[in-house]
Amino acid sequence: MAKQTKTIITCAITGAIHTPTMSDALPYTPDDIAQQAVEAAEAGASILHLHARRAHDGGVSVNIDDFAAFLPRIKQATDAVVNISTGGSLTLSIADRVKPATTFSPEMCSLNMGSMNFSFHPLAKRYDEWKFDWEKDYVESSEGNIFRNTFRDIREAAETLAPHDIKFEHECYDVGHLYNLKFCMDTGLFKAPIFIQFIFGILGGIGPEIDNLIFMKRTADRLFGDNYRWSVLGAGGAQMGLATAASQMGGNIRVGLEDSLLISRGKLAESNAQQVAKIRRIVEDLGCTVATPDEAREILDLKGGDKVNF
Ligand code: KMH
Ligand code: ZN
Repeated sequence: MAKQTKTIITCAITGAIHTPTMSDALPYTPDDIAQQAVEAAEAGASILHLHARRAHDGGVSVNIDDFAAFLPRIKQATDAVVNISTGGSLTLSIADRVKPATTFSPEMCSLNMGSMNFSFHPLAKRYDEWKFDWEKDYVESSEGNIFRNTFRDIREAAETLAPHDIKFEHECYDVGHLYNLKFCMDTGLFKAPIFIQFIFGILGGIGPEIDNLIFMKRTADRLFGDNYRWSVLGAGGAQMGLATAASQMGGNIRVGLEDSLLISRGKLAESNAQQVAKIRRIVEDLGCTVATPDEAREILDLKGGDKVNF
């Protein structure tokens, strides 16, 4: 594949893993999600990957109203590409999870490419007190999570979303997910260029080692040739190192408090924008040029910010 000349930074603003106790910086009210998203875009993120949260206690949400409370504000204040998660709950059905994307018809949405254990229960041991009642049980019970994304789920999500011309961020947590994606692509579900997010360091997925990044990339090259674009997300302390490595391999990168609460070893980030600014500084120092939102639209062949429904 020809080396991409611009580096797309995605920022994943709040997610569904971390809870308010874990960091005061984690946004969960619509005001804070909107403000941090706008600031992340100003810092250099051209794609904003968004989940919703309950405004009163930070619980994860796939409710339309919770998205409606921040999406228009983000659109008004930035030109960044909006990417809505369809993985916003680790326990709800795919039908519930795709509703925000079918309702708001963003330029992009996530699509998780396989069923898996998906756990963050070891985090529970770090906290004696919790800000909200739901948090402890939510984190501990992830030990029993099966994040369900069967072939039928994937097909139904793709078919439901097809009329919206949304580009998927294909979330691949392990090498088998690339083969799942290849199978689905061969059945005609997805249009090239597909966009793969290689994910490292989720408990239940492949570990955050550079060897694994090279292995995933080489496998994707073999399976998809010129028909794919790619990005890397390292969970927790692996975030900045793997993003830096990906940038040097010609890939795109994802940061944000969804994936890591840290700005450096043992130190909490103050905001999403702080992580974006840091990775931008690193990759620019190393010779990369960060893509604008319109350049990201061109690289990923997106439908355009005027064709969304919010
Ligand atoms: N939380 C990330 C590891 C989704 O939103 O669909 C993966 C993710 C999934 O972003
Ligand atoms: Zn997400």
